[in-house]
Amino acid sequence: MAKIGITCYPTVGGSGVIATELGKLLAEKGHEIHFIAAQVPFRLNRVYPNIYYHEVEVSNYPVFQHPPYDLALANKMAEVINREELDILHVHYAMPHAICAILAKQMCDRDVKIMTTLHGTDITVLGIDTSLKQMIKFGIEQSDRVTAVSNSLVKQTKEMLDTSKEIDVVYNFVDEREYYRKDKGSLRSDYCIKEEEKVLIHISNFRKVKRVPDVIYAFSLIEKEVPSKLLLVGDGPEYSECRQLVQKLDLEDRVLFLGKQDNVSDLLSIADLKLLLSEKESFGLVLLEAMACGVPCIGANTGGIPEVIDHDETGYITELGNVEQIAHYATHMLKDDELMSRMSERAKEVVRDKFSSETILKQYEDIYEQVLVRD
Ligand code: GMT
Repeated sequence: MAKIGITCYPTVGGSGVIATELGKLLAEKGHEIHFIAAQVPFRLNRVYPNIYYHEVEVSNYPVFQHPPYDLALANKMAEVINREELDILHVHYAMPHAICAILAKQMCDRDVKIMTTLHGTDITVLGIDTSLKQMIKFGIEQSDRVTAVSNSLVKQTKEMLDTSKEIDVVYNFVDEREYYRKDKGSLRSDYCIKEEEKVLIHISNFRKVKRVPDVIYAFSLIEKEVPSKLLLVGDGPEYSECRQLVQKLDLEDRVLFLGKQDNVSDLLSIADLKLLLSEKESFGLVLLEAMACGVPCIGANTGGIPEVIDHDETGYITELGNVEQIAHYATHMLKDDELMSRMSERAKEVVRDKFSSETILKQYEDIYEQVLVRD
């Protein structure tokens, strides 16, 4: 069994979710897990006997114009590596975590192995930024092992950073104990969804890259053909603009803004179709969560989305921004109950066969083993 440090962003997004769920699964298998982060990761919501949490404390000494979080993180990493005798430090998100890990390794007395998992925005957004590009490339090239969450992200990383570093693909996974289709009893009627109405759902952090207005425009066409409601789950910078658009399109009684929600699997359990129309998406963990709950998905033909949705099998892949095409596929499916239930079953099967937590955990454990025996 290994002693593994994990660093991730504790509050936001899929990268933190994957890092935390991975830590929990590894701990269940008997590994000793040490989270090193600015806050307790939000999915670490109870006591786990072999999981430890080490908080990064940042000095706010008045001379510092900006509190030096990255250096404090590197310092904490070095301290934990030495004291807890870590074998591996697995960081999620290159910037700044991979760079801090390399620095920590240089500061401490142990030959700890650094593994970096790329999640997307660290490459597709920050990698474009010339002030960070060299630093991200350095973090990746100096890591002992690098993984990315889709083939598309590997390709993009290599092209953008001009690196020949070997990068393995390890797809994301869901915790099947949480994500399955539940009997949600009165939830549909609690939201005043009528018996005959279909439920479409979109879940995101409402950043521009998620193109939530496309979801709303597509829905405005769909609801003309199929009695339906749209659940918009999440919050973020584009939230108000989306509310205004819904008002402008006179859809206020058909679109429900639910804000941030913790129990997303409950909402997915009353949904018939999930939409993710982002212009950048290295994987789209929310698609997998939906599929695990038997919800077919429509996704844009961008990034890793086509690696998650099988066109015509578990949903549809559409051209970015082509709302007519999105509406066409959605109405075609929603009008055909047999097709819907076939796609729903297939979605659950694909999650079981390709993205199960057992399969993905094994891939990470194999990589840990390889990196430890390499010397
Ligand atoms: O999508 C976001 O805005 C959050 C971001 C993150 O860093 O958590 O998500 C990225 O990592 C997820 C987990 O691997 C992926 O499922 C998302 O596709 C990826 N987001 C983007 O590439 C935009």
